[in-house]
Amino acid sequence: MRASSDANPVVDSRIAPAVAAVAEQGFAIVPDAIPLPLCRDLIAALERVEREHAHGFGQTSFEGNRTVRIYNLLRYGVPFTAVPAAEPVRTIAEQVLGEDLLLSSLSAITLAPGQVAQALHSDSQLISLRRPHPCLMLNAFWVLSEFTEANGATRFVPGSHKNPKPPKFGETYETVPAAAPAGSIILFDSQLWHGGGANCTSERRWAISNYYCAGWVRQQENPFLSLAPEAVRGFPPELQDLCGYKLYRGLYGHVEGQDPRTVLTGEPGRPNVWQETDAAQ
Ligand SMILES: O=C(O)CCC(=O)C(=O)O
Repeated sequence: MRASSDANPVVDSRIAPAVAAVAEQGFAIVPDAIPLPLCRDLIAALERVEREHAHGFGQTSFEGNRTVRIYNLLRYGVPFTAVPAAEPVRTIAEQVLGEDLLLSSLSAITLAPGQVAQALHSDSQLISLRRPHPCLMLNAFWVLSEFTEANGATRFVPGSHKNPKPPKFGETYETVPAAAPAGSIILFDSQLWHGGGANCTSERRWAISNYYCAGWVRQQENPFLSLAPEAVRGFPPELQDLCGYKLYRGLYGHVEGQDPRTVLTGEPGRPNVWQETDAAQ
């Protein structure tokens, strides 16, 4: 586990129960994980980005015909760059996925009034591994405005991450809403059966999907093409690492034998496997 600048007993006491809950029921809700002023800043930034870039509703029922999805949020800089490495969630994710974890994607999912419930699915149903498998991808939903059953809180089938199959498309299953106050983070194993709820209120439901994967899993978004290298150079090192500007086990992700950080920043990289082997001879 990395040293956390927030390493105080209150924060640390949330980590082990959250890791255990993800393993046992497939999800965990961590309240008071995001300062409320940051929630407000993120909503204001999403409103601005949506307006300036003319982001509209999704084009498919899966994306949501009354849902605004904004992909690749790191492209828009601050305050979104504060999300992926924030504690205590980053440490929880590291304990579930391993310390080499990566950011798989960072996107906004804003449910407008009238959005109907999304089909239940499992985020790892495209992965051709026999289920259940160890958790390889973990979503950390940043709850920016309160999640209620009425405004479309994500719905879960508790324990379904242990099911050998994903849900059947269009079938009805018993679900529970992940009701949570603003400032909470909802973590769930990508194998868990889940879906966005229906927004039956007159307010929007604001959330950011901060999705991590194990260090050897392919990321859902491609940060090497979707983020300009000059922008990534300005990111804090831990965020560069999460984007994939690091080697996995000293080898995977190299650029002609070099650490991608060296290529990105010109700074010397960490030794790779070959250098360690050379040093041992
Ligand atoms: O918006 C939600 O609550 C869930 C969205 C979701 O699961 C997805 O799009 O994969």
